[in-house]
Amino acid sequence: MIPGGSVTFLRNHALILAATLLLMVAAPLPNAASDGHPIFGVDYYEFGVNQTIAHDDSAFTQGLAIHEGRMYESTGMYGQSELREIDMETGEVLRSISLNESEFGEGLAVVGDELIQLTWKAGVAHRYSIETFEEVGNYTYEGEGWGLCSDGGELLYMSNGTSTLTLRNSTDFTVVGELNVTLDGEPLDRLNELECVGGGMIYANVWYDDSIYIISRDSGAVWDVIDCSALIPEEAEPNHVLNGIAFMPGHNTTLYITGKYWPVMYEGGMREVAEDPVEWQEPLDDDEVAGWLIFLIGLIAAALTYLLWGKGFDSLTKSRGVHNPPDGTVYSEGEE
Ligand SMILES: [Ca+2]
Repeated sequence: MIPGGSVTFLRNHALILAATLLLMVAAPLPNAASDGHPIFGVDYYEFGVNQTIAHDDSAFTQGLAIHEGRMYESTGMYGQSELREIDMETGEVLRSISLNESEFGEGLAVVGDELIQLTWKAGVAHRYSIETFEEVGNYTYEGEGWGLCSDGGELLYMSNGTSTLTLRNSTDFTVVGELNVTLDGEPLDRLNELECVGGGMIYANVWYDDSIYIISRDSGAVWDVIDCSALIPEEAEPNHVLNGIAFMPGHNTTLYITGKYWPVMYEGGMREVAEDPVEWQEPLDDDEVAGWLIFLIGLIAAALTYLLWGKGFDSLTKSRGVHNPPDGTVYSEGEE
């Protein structure tokens, strides 16, 4: 006869098994080290197009930014450089102002209610009222100005064609630091248009490159790469490269991208590299993931309860000639 203690033994093991399974399900996926850096190196993705939007093919795109549902673009080339507002659904130019002929428009960022536009080698960063496009002041800088993005707070990140980004105070444009950008430990040169994104990342174009590089603002290391080579328009000349990244604030998975003189702009996002093209779908947000996780844990807990304490446990012990509780078992005080 199996003593009553065996039931306790089985029950304890069932508890351990259940707890282990719950911990396995609830534990964060082990895809990042404790400092947040990926364990397995750089991951490569492709760009899934959600919608294709027209883009003025006379625009030598150098900067793209979205603020409060409106899109702004900076265009380059001497004599053609402009600051524009773009209709995000039709690609139509809603308003624009021209830069001085000696200025070549470059990176563009929103700071408060102003737009800041760089001018490549002219060393001037124009400050415009976002409402009126009137210039309300300017900053000056040393060296070349390529890309620019704002973290939405105190910092601006600025590229100059090298692998080093300059950090600037967003209220007075003074240099407050720099960030050396690396890909697999090597400097990533020719950084161009930038987009600061939630989660402490910067999305960057690289001149003469068909990919978007996702850079940690903490370390400067590239974590992920989005291959956009499939999106280059057939008619694009070699220097009409991918350039222009804008995110919908609050929707970090929604990305707008275009290129220099491209007739199209794409809205979509990064996706796993697929053998067969599939439509890009917006990933689940944190709340949805948490909801599914709670549902899954509940399902497993319910199944285990049924299996081990209910009919399943009963039949398990009965199959061994044991009733649950065993026949004749008398629970007395002190029995554990
Ligand atoms: Ca941008």
